[in-house]
Amino acid sequence: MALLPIIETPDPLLRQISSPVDEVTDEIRALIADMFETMYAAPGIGLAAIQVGVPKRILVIDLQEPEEEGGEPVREPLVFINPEIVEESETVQLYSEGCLSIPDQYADVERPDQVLARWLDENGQSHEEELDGLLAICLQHEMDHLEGILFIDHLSRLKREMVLKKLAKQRKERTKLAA
Ligand code: K1U
Ligand code: ZN
Repeated sequence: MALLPIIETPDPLLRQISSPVDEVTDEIRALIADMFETMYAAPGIGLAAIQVGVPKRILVIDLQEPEEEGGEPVREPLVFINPEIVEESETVQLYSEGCLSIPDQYADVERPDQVLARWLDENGQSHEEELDGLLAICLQHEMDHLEGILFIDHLSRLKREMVLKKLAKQRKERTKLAA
């Protein structure tokens, strides 16, 4: 397994549309293992292949929610290959989203709160399930990456510029500290 570098905005690769996976091979499974290692190390709760420079329709998600208050997070790794949203609710939920490609910046994004999704798993098995809560949010965020969309694209121009300004400031401070 390997830790992969995560691409950050404004890298144009993040705007690329990812291609479907034709066959779930051992090479794809090795990439998925590397994506999980990279996501857990970041740490994050999701990762799209394009964020590690691979324009394929592959996502990994693990919400790592504690089993009980104060307990150790229980790992529940989920793999989504060629995911599709079949139906979405008209009702929406607001969640303060982050993105490993826009480090340490968070902003409220509104998305449908329930989705009927279809996807393949790492064994090429097909699934169709209704998802809600944080899993629905995270899946929609990661599926946006497959279309070259970032969560900041859902914000007003003013809010987006504020996030990008804060990111630039943070990068400047980190460069200064490293010098
Ligand atoms: O970059 C990504 O796509 C991953 C992103 C996923 C996401 C977060 C919040 C809402 C929607 C999608 C992240 O994981 S950002 C980091 C984060 O949220 C987190 C990190 C550690 C513990 C818990 C959350
Ligand atoms: Zn993201």
